[in-house]
Amino acid sequence: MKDDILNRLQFSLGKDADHASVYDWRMAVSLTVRDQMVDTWFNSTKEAYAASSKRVYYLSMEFLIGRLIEDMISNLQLEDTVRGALTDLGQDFDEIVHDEPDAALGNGGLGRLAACFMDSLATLGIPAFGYGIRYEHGLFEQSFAQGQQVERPETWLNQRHAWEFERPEVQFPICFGGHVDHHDGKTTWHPSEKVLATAYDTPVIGWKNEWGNTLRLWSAEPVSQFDLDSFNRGDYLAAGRSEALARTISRVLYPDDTTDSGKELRLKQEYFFTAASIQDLMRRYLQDHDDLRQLPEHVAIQLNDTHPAIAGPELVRVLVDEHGIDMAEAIPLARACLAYTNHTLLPEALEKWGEWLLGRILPRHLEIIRIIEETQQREHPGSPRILEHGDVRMGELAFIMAHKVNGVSALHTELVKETVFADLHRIHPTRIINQTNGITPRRWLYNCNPGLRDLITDAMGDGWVADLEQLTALKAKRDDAAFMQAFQASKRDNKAALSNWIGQTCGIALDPDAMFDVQIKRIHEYKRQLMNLLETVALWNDMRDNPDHDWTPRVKIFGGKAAPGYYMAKDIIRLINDVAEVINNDPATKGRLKIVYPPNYNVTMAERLIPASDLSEQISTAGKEASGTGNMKFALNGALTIGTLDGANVEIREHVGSENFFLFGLTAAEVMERRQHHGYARAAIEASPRLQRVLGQIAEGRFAPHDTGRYHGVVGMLYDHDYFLVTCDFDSYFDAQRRADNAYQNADNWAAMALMNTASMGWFSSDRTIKGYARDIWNAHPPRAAMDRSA
Ligand code: OX2
Repeated sequence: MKDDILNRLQFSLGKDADHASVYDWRMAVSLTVRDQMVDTWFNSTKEAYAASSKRVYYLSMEFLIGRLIEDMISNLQLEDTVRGALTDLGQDFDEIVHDEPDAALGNGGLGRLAACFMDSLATLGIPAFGYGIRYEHGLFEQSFAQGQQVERPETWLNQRHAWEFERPEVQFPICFGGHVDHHDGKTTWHPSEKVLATAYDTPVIGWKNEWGNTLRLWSAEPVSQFDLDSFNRGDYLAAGRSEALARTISRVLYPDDTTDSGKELRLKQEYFFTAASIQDLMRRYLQDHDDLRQLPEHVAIQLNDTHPAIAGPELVRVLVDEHGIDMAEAIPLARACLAYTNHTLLPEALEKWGEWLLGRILPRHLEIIRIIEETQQREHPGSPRILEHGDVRMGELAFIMAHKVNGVSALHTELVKETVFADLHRIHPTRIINQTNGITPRRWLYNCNPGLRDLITDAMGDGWVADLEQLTALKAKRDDAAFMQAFQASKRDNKAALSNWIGQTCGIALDPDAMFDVQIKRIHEYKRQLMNLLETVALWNDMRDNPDHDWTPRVKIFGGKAAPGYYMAKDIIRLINDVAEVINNDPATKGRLKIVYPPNYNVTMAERLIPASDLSEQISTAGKEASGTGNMKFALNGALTIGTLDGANVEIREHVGSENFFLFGLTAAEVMERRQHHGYARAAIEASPRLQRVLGQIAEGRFAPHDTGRYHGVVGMLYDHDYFLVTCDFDSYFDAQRRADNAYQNADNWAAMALMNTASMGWFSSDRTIKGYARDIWNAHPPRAAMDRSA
């Protein structure tokens, strides 16, 4: 390992050990580790070809992979080797790990789920490709100026990405615009614009280096670097213009996770990566098959939300226009390959494209969508329409072109059946199924929490890493005093380490014995960070009123970004920071209450915060959070949840036991019912003196003394259109928090509850989720297992 690293340093980085920077060392280590994956990767490809396996193609606009170095090293079981080699070379392993930029090619849960799924597909040995976009700039970097969010472009590709292989030979033309010709029964699309999609491959190696798949990200390039005519005419700027235009397609990730912006560039991004992926998988299929009617036996395409829903019409177009298959046959054939995952019920997140816009950019696809629509209406008269009020509705398109549609938690799937797709569900009653989300235990316990990982492994071996339900054996350790002491100590160590980091980065001193109460996720009204903050102010009031009470010391930690155009979310960020400023400087609550909001929350920060948390805030308005996956990460790492009956919280509570979960709030049915009552928010505020007082303080400028009107908008919203029922759930939430306070006072009992959480979370491994998709949707199998069976 030492020699390999030094070789890489010398021959790939052109540096000698005496002059190498941390970056040079990191690249040398990464390239060395990458070398060791290549055999497994090649062999897996060969095996999949030899077995003529069905392949899974996971199409996702986002892959929120974060840093990869630790995943790669641990999946290859090289931790000790690399650490030892670096120590011998006089280098610091941790410094090198922390030098890797966090690849933020996603907004939040949807993109992180895709990354966890890639890890599980490889661990399970299922042949798969992840297909997405190689954004030059991932999610913006966040900082705070006087408490307000400031966005700056993210630049992960300023340095070479250590893990990818550029594939200049894997390149496909992607066309836009123009018109369509129908001649003698033959259809020709004459596009007006063309760019190239170039592949960049990152190997994804599963646990213990048994199997490797590929994450293939597409980058947009101009068809020719220069328009030679313009160049020769001396118009050098014009000569580069089409180049710049082409590259904008993969330039930047759209930073809104739920608001549909309806932007032309976004539609182009969606078609760009979808069309490239379809061409790539067709090429692969046609290498050793000639009958396109067998396509569904070899190809499973999973659409991660509606972003790649144009895959339906695109696959039909390729089958009909390029391979001469009848339209009537092509539509069911495409459907047999396609499946669609719904991740949200929020109306503003359901994608719609103006018919006019879609027809201008993808004229042939609009024709095909009309044919799909007619076919659906003929076969199922009265079916909900794809084309309505001048819009193309991508949810309906995805549903109609998929053989399976899945929700991401039990509750969410039932709501999908009852609400957004109620009419389509009546027509296709077996199409909607549930696949509750999961998280990869490799990143979200093994790598991010070495203390707990070692404790578990010492107790029961490392079988749990690829078979997480083995953790149930930990339940027996509840009465093992030495184990429980070590369990508590590992949490305490994580909290001390986090306190150090927060001291350094935010300049705020924390007491590691206080309860660390954490809410980290995108800032959105439905996730109700505002309710958490109002409860914090109410607690502060109570602490000041009753200074002699035996208060449980609390640290409230917030993390998350707001979409740049989401003004209410940005006001909430500012309010959190303003409140923090006042409370953190109040001598009356010193040592009892602190608020910290480290800027630029990302995957790497989550890996730091989650293992150091005691209380996990999962407090969305019931019926709004499709699943949540952060909730799973916390519980697995021994935090207790305070939460509503929303998304996967419901199933988490069933698994960990209601006695180990702080439940509060209205149910989804009660939420819908309450909204029917006129003036429900005012009524709730009037019934709660505690809430009234807090809102009064905010409204009169207690937290913005030089700009007392700053939060009139926020408070006014709560009085007049509190759509997410912050006011109605406030008292119940406050009570649940006090139950948590009391429970925390008994450290042994708290630890026992925390252990029950860790021990009960095995079912939430994304390995279980992927097995469900493979069985119920894809009918895909690991070729290795098939060979083992026949041997
Ligand atoms: C998210 C959902 O909001 C979240 O509840 C879920 O856990 C995650 O997807 C993964 O399924 N954008 N992000 C989501 O949905 C959309 C759209």
